[in-house]
Amino acid sequence: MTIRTVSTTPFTDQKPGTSGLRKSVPVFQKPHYLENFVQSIYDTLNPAAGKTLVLGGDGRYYNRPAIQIILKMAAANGIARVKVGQHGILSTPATSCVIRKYQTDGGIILSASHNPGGPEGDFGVKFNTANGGPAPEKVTEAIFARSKEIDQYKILDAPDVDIDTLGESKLGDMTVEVIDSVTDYQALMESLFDFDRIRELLTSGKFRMCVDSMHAVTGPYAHALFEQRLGAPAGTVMNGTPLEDFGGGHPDPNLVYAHDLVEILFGSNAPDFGAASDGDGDRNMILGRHFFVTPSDSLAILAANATLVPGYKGGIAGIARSMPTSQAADRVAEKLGVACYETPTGWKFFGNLLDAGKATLCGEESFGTGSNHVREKDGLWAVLFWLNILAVRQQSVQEIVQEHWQTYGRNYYSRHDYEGVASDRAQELVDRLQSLLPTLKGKSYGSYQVEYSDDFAYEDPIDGSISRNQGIRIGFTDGSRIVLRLSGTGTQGATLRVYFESFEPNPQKQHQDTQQALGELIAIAENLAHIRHYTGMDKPTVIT
Ligand code: VG1
Ligand code: CO
Repeated sequence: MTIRTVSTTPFTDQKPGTSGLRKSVPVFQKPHYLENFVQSIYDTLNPAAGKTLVLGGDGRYYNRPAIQIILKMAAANGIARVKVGQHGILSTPATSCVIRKYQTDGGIILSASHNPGGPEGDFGVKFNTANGGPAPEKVTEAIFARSKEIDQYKILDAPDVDIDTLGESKLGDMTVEVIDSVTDYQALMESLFDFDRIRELLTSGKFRMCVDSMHAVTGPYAHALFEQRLGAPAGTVMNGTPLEDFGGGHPDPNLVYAHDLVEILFGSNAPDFGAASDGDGDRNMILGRHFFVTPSDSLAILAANATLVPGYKGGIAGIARSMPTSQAADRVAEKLGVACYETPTGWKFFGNLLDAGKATLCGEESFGTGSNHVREKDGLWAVLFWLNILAVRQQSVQEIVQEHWQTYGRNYYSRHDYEGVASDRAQELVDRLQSLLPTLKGKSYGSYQVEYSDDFAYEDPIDGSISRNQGIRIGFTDGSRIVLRLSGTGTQGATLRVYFESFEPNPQKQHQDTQQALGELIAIAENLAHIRHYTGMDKPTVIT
């Protein structure tokens, strides 16, 4: 077997976004495209020689060929060992778990998460560091810088590696270890949750649930956990076989894209509990019978009930949420007397807080919740957390949420996404709004008065690094907010995300329709940002 050094020229567009490098499959299939980016990762490992990495993906189209290329390049770069998920499958939280458990030097996750897959769909490559978390900005910037000057990569000329049989084999001098995708992750879940009690609930005959894996990576994990280990009847997990194109769907667990599950939970004879997860298994949507739990509320409720769960019975050190996530969690943190941190969008910003022991639970409004058990958000962890709470409290999902609102007040919350907007028009909208920001303070719009308006900047309390331009915030004197930002995960045009939040302490007024309760703020956003004009759309693509 010989190591081949291949001459290449840089691509200019390999800047990782909110969560790794995401492009369409045809872009990744261009000669040298994947190779350049992977070599840039290996070059920033400095040195790659002797390192151990974890490798796996969400099973989407191009997962298997990409794994072969990455393995052969790893061998050529002197990497000592790669732990690969069997069949190339590892969910994002399971990858984080394996990196941490075996103290490897990091890992590579092949996923474009909630973006559609297939030959014309999206693909993605994300590098995680030794703490198990997404590479922080200083690392992704180094990878990007390297990608702009790269002139060669190394690859081993060798036959494909068998990634379907568990066990070790050699690729040149490197050891390839094919690991079971589920075992380590399941063991971690068993160490955190009261499996006996959850099993009792699921086999009691009084509780029915439905888990939608959306033809994506969580299928094998959900079958193993809920049906095999916890005794739920076969069929509890739907769409549980990972498909390369996710069955043609959008593996995004929200009310629009997880419509199969939504129909069941809002239909007649609905089960008590429903959950869905995304392409790579780090997101979750939680439903009760005829009831939707917003992700922001979910974070707050997990925090308020954490001591009911064995893994968190000693209490939590703090909560961290992304800036656009509602302030429901802040109210819980205040009551518990723990800190609440507000970070930019993207899980990479939670890593330092978790490593420093400042936060135990983290969450994003985009259906992401997690804790210090790994360094990624974790969809099935959130489902187990809810099941553990339900098993202890013996109440319905709706009762638990409504009691929470009575105690803490309700943060009405919604996100409006405008997908596939022309990039220059989206940028014009943002530029114009940015120029207005200094003039807004003190102005009144209907019953709201602007208290502050800025472009969110974050100073990391651990390493002092500063991240600017993380989203436009317009805050009102009563605590309501409008937030606007452009997505960093899309691959076509721009996606504008507009977030709305208002607070309602009065239990009598906590049962309004969310869009109605936020109606005035929605109108103010249109008035200030001219969304219809710049997007050319008269309504959002997705409302969550
Ligand atoms: C979106 C979400 C963000 C999340 C990111 C990755 O980013 O808003 O909260 O961390 O996706 O999630 P953006 O830049 O498109 O708004 V995942 O599950 O796609 O890795
Ligand atoms: Co995801």
